[in-house]
Amino acid sequence: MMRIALLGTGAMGTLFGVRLARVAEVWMLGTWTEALEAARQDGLRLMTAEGEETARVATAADPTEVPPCDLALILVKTYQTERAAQWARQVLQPDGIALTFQNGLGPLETLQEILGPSRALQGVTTMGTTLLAPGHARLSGTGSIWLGATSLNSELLERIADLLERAGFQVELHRDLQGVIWGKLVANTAINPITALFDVPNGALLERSDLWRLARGVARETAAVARAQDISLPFRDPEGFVAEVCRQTAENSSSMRQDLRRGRPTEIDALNGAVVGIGRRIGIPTPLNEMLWRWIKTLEEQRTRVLCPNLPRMPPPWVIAPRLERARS
Ligand code: KPL
Repeated sequence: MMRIALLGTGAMGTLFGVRLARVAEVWMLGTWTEALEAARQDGLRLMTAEGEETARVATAADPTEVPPCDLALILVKTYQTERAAQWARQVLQPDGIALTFQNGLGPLETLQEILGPSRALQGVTTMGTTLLAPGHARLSGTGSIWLGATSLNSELLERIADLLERAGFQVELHRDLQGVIWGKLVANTAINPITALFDVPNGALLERSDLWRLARGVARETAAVARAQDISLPFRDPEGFVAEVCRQTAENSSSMRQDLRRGRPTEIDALNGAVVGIGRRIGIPTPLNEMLWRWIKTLEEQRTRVLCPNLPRMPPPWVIAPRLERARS
């Protein structure tokens, strides 16, 4: 049986933990002690439309406690990627693979730097999950997993796709890694900051014409930055795709809304901030992305300063964008 390390104890960690425990030996590794304790005491719990599923997984707060794993799923926030990658290197077998499902630009490059280019893979998912309590999440809506294949890793990805399908996920393999990453970015840049600022669930963007006009404008801007770099998106119509994700996750609170409410740093720098940084460099205007980036930054700084004063800060997007490009070239 495959042994999998889950790096991340939040809503996505809980979703993947419960599903993968059906087909693999799962170790949840993280620093959030309440979540590890809840998993140890009651198991991980996932609420879905069909009812609640509970799964027993092994837990560890220190990578040295985890036996060698075949696969590490990276499910932490973007600003925690570096530590997660170091931990993945410690828990993986020498030929073990890390697969990130994180939002935004940057995590894959960090994993590739730390583990080597052939041992880091990228997936994205449009499934919406909400954390209800430590170790307890709700899957709010449907959605699938896209895995981005290159000619070097397609066989490996097929095996991972098979594992995820057996665990109950809907999986699609796409032959274009950057297209997969930017496809998800179109949805995240349009949905996450607006739902966080207006404190609404994802479905509200379809119900309120003022919010939808803004979301549609952001989706078009992000798609324009992708196309200007010759990245072919996995859909024709960016707004149609964003509308579809909002429909499928209508009841869900976006991860940025959940972060802001809990006074945690958001992923805005790796989402709208990264689009602004790249747009500036290649001469594509991104005024809506920039406005949302600045608003969220201001709110985030006010809230995290009060609630979580010691959390790390990311450099601004125009510092991150050139770094990303250097890593990619
Ligand atoms: O990825 C998401 C997020 O909230 O970060 C979506 C797909 C928008 C679901 O809420």
